[in-house]
Amino acid sequence: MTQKLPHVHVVSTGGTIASRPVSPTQTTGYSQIALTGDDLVAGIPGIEQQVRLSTEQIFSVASSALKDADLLRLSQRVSEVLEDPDVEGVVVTHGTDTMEETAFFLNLTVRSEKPVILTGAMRPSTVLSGDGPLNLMNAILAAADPQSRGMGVMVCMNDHLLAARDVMKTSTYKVETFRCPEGGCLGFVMGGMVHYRYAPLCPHTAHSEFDVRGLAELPQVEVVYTHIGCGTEMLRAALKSGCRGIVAAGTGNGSLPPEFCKTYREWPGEKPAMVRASRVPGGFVGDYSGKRDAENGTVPGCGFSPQKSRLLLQLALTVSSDRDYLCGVFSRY
Ligand code: DAS
Repeated sequence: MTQKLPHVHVVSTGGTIASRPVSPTQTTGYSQIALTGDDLVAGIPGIEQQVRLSTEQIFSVASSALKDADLLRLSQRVSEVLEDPDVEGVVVTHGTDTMEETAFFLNLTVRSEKPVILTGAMRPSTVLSGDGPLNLMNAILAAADPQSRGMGVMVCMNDHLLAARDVMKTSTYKVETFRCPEGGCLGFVMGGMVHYRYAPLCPHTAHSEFDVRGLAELPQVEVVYTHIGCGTEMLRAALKSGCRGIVAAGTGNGSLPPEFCKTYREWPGEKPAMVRASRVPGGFVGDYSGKRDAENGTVPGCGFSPQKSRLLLQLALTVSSDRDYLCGVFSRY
């Protein structure tokens, strides 16, 4: 009896992998999102001998255009697809610019042990050395592989399998742009074989406490960047905006200018929660004085980037705005 091939569902959202430049040497400046999920899988010779594929086009956008409502819709759709016992895993094709955010959001919200793998391309698929077709093939093979179950959401780019929690785009042009500065490269795909070396420990997917099924919107959370000479205008604008949370992108160990802390501390009335993250791409943000965050009412960001802190805070605020709860979420996830 012949063995049934694993079924992987490909959800396409747009991005460079789906663009069609005017010439084989145009690696920048293309804008058209022209290729569908069907076109992308048709570009992988022989894949149908290894995997049964189905596709759907949920969005056709550059990833910088995605909104919170799109994240919710994507997460709900991926969870729904994975409920089908015939589906082994899902691949999401996505622009690279915000891939780490979508991957992290899905990692915190998709209720399944089955693999969810995001992939994309730094170069359009039809230019010289386009990286899209191999990235997509590797992502599909990883999503079809039983070893990928329970590994959480991953990004598969440039042969690496990177944990959604830690992955970060680190270069605007290199094909090896996705990295995990503090660990999180779980494995790799080589010669069509999937190899894992590490597994994530922090809660994700089926073990996450966040439930977005039936949720129509996320709490508004703003990011305020700090720097030498930083005033309090942007912070005040955020405080007045009616948002439920603010992520301060601090310096070093999430350090914030004194005036900034004072403005937040003394802001009259009910104020949004504030997470203290860092502009630095690696490391950990903790309160080593043991009292600074308690005095200011801030939550230490524990090493998440400002953009990932924003998503985690949004999800945490769907449960509670209690500061102790928020501190616990940031240290656990
Ligand atoms: N910079 C593009 C990409 O690498 C566009 C995007 O993120 O959609 O996919």
